[in-house]
Amino acid sequence: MSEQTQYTAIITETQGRVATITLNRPEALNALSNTLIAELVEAATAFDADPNIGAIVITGSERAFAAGADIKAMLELEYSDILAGGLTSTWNGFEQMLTPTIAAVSGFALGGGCELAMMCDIIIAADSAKFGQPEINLGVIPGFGGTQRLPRAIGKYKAADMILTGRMMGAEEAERSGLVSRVVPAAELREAAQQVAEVIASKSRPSVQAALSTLQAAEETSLAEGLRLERTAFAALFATEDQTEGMRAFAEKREANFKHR
Ligand code: DAK
Repeated sequence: MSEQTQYTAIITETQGRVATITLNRPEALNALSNTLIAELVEAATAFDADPNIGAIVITGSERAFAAGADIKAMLELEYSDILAGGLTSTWNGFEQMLTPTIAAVSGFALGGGCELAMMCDIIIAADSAKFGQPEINLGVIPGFGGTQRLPRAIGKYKAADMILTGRMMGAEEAERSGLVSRVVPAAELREAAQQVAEVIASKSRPSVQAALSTLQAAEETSLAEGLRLERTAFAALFATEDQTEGMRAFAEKREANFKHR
């Protein structure tokens, strides 16, 4: 395990081909300050560019994944301040990564915290996890994608219930509703996330990237367009060494030895 220390609001570590980013503002339940967001996006995009990293786990503390954007920092902001931040998402770099991200959620994932989890490709929840979009209680609405990703994940009626009432959803309801991939006992969360990340990181990088980009397209395009993209991506993988190796290994009844090319 190697830990890097150049950040103040996150901790980054790598173990083999898996990187972990831990949100680290315990005094504010990991509220997403501008510094935390900037560090998170910088660290994640650097890992994404590193061919030795095959999956990224994003996690918080036992008590909170993240309790949302930093309300105290937003208190004095006006309309013009938000506009000055630009209407292009701060998260653009993060959202366009082709290294799979796994949110390992324990405790509160509220507001921007729930939205961050939904920007990830897989969500593993501790049985203690609580998801919510409580912005309505503050006189605003979700602003990091919640009004768009939540209905895609759990459907219009559940999403409207969450966003209009601001109520929290426990891990069991979240799994039943399709918001999380798996629920595990809280004590096993880190290990479970690491294991899923290791499995993904052991696969051929080009096929993981092709799977992810076509999955991302499924959220945005028509079925016909998505199927065209899938066929093109499928055919392109036959230009990789790993496709030959993967199929040859199957025929020879042995483990594939992927070279990620
Ligand atoms: N921001 C700042 N500090 C927070 C915080 C937050 N979101 N959440 C908790 N804290 C702080 C508390 O103020 C408290 O600090 P001290 O008073 O000790 O100094 C400490 O963390 C512990 O919290 P509590 O004492 O409240 O702990 P409890 O167990 O009693 O309650 C709670 C836990 C999670 C239920 C409660 O803290 C809570 O309701 N927190 C707020 C949850 C929330 O409303 N989240 C949504 C935030 S709004 C944008 C796009 C999007 C956004 C912003 C901008 N742009 C495009 C510009 C996103 C907005 C949001 O996420």
